[in-house]
Amino acid sequence: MKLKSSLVCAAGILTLTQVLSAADITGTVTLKGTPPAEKTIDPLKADPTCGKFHTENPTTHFYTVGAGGELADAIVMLKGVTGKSTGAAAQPQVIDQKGCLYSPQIVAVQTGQKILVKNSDPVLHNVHTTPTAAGNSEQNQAQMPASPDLSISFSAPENFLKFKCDVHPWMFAWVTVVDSPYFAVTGKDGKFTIKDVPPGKYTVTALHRKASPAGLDKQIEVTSSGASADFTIELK
Ligand SMILES: [Cu+2]
Repeated sequence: MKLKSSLVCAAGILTLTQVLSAADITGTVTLKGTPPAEKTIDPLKADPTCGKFHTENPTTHFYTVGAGGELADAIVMLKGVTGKSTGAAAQPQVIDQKGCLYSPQIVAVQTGQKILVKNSDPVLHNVHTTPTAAGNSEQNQAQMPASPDLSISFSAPENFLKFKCDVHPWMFAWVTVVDSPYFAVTGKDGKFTIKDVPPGKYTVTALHRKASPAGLDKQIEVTSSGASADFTIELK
């Protein structure tokens, strides 16, 4: 018994050491250049049911940029790190359908992580996923008002996997599926934090659906005090 408990204790210390030595990657994504103006979604405003949910003419949100170029909705991830998903145990990611729009429209999840799709509208939506990576399956499910959340997950990594609604042709969300927990989506301040990365050398990439769909790469080294990585995405 004594040997057993000291083994358990040693395993505990080992786990603790690994957690302590993992550190965060932080940084800011900035957009250089003036993005094109957003487009008004006229069919939404004109729709007899959905139009009522909007007092102003709704627009696309392809670029959410602060006064200093701070770029929201960029996905920053470790490149080439696969097979590290903890998605099965991760908190579900919620995507709502509200005002006949997906919210949020840019999402990142792990492989195997549950995506709960809600319908907060008093109208029928239809959640139609259109993956392209082998291993991810297309789904097409109607969702009545006040019906239970749909639970969807993907097993293969894929960038900007499109969700659409066949009832409302302007409704889209783009879900990036990552095979590790090492990613983050920038907020309105352009900042991101990738948490608890084991020390080592990595390529970090910043993807933005419109401005850098293929990703802008940066080489970094994570030490026990973490690492920083700032990205400037230039509009061509
Ligand atoms: Cu819809």
